[in-house]
Amino acid sequence: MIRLLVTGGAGFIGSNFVLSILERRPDAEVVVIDSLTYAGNLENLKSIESHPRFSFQRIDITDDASLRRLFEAHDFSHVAHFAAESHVDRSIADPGAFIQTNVIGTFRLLEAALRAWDGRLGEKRFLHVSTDEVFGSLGAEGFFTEQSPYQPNSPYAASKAASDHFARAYFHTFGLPVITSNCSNNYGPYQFPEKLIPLVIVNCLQRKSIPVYGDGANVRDWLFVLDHCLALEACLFKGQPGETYAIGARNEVRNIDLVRKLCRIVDQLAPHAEPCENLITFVKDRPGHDRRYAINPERMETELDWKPAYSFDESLERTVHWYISNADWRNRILSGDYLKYYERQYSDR
Ligand code: NAD
Ligand code: TDX
Repeated sequence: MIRLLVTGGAGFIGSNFVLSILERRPDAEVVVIDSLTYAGNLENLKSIESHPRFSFQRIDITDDASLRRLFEAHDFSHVAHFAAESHVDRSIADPGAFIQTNVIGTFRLLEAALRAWDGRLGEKRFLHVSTDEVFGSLGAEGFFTEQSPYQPNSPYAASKAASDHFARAYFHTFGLPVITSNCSNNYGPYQFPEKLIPLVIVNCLQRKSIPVYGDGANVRDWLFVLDHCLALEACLFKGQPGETYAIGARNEVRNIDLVRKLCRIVDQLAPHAEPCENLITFVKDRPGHDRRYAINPERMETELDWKPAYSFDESLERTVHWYISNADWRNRILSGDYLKYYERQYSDR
């Protein structure tokens, strides 16, 4: 039996991962912990709330005593660590929470695992989920690989870079079996509408202006979230402790081209008299805005036998369709009502 702890499982990628693992691995028991920040939404896990192999606890990963009790109560075999502050713009406005969760929280989790797994490290695995933003910005040429130097440019990227360094140090110094993944930009269902793709879709549906930073020529390498989940499953169960894996779909797109494409999809799926493109507004650039991200995922392909299974055009359309069909989810996020779900769901438990 696999006894898996997932941190940040009420967020975008974490919830997709939990849904995917429960379906794909009948031998896995999953405990999700999440502090339910603005980005954590238990409605993302509603379809499995009564699943016999799933449970949830509201725990902050910076809370050492709670982590200690958690690891004493469950003999976890695997940890998949997603919990983080994840939005670059928020890290520019207020970096403090990023240091707390991404750096100190990751440190506390590494400590808790090391303490609980003392003497039995061989059979355990700790997957640290990170980002390609730790490598900084590329020019017109080249790709990020596992060998790329760390050059974080935003407070978010700096905090993730620091957490990667602690994860690495816990492997090298203490032998904690840590595997680190560095993935490119994800998109798909359940993504909080502060990130580019859901923000564009929601603004199109609400007929609000679509803010494109700077000249719109920044490039991101987009990966469908379910492909990321399959890649993480491969890292967790087949990856080498102490190694890092760069994950991406060789799918570079300029922001403005992506925004226009999304506008066309919304025009088709939810037609309106005026085309969505008319909503596009170029706005002041993000400070320190990285120009281009692009991953060379050769190691994932050759060593872990992973490659993306989903096509970009189909998955983008599927994502737009999901946001259109899940108006309740969308509206509860926009009104802030989703934050009350925990109280409604757990008040009598
Ligand atoms: P998200 O913001 O949607 O979710 C983060 C989750 O962590 C939320 O549920 C939140 O409540 C929880 N959380 C935050 N602080 C916590 C704390 N102190 N204790 C417990 N839980 C806490 O983020 P996401 O997009 O799903 O990203 C998940 C992970 O993947 C992050 O580590 C991020 O750096 C990484 N990543 C994201 C992307 C992307 O494109 N979104 C790409 C590569 C890597
Ligand atoms: O309103 C916007 N207008 C705009 O032009 C927003 C929110 C973004 N952008 C641009 C900035 C980026 O070039 O779109 C691009 C994507 O922006 P985000 O969705 O904020 O993502 P990014 O900054 O690239 O970081 C993301 O990918 C790596 C995630 O937020 C991180 O959590 C992940 O680690």
